[in-house]
Amino acid sequence: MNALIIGAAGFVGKYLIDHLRDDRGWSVSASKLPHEAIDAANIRICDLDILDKNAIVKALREAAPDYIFHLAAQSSVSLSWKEPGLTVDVNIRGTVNVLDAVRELEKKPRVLLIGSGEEYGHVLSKEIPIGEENVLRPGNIYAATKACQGMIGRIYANAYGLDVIMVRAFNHIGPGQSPVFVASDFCKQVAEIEAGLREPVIRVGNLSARRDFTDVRDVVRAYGLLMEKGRRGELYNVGSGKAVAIEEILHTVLACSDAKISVEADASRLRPVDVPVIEADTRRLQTLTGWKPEIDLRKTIAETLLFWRKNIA
Ligand code: A2R
Repeated sequence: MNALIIGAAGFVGKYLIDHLRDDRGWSVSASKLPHEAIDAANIRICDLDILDKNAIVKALREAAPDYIFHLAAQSSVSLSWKEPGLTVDVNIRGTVNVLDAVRELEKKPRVLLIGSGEEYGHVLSKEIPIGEENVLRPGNIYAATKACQGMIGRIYANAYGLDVIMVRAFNHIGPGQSPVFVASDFCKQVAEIEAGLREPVIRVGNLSARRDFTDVRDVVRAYGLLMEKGRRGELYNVGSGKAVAIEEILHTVLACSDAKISVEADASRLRPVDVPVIEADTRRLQTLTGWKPEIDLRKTIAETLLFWRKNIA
């Protein structure tokens, strides 16, 4: 199989490249923005800005993929408050550009659009675990653009017969993730404390919020399976199906270190809109593909901490 990963220089892209090339033996093309770098052997790499539709058409003709994994996004919630226009452009117009470029091809590849558990927004306790047909109440600009992306994907599947499938991925974590995300942030702080670069105090936001965390390597395995087995125009939650309190993440990180660290609340780490529990109903994905998360939270945290120890050193 020929796979093209659009937006492959980000956190998920690296793991998806490894999975498709090494575990599945597929031939992989990967696109990145000109200022980005991808460190991977035995794949084809090209520059692509998804705001340029003609460039996408050209890239698709060259790569001739069977499958397109569309990861490119403005994926930061906090940046989406500061740059709503950019977020709308990249996440909505960019996706429309990708789908329109696919429409121009004679041999049309299957497209996987990556949405987010954030789309569900303010979830009521009676709605947990959250199924795919749950009402969407996005609480930030990023989430709203991803909800719109999913709606447009479904419309293109129904109206134009494009082979589009959609996922809503819940929190994914692992080595290499940006420290704007909570687990990576805690690991980075601990690694800095161990290296003597900061006082032995870890600063935290809301610890009681419970979120559905999955190792990024399990997430990309789900993407591969959905590409093979997903139904056209259908949407799938990807998550562990088990919410864990941020406090448990914190204790797991602290348990991986011998350093004596105290915990301090930091108002700047509190998100403007917080939802107490987010937990995915993943039966649709599991029934169709048999997928289950395999990597234990402790292993993910230990490896993320190791990543930061190496990077800080
Ligand atoms: O914003 P940058 O410079 O980090 O670049 C991101 C890239 N990207 C674009 N690629 C092509 N054309 C654009 N106009 C454009 N704008 C941004 O997409 C980054 O390299 C990549 C997305 O990777 P991350 O931000 O690291 O997201 P991650 O964690 O890999 O998530 C993959 C997908 C995204 O659609 C998320 O919204 C979703 O999974 O959760």
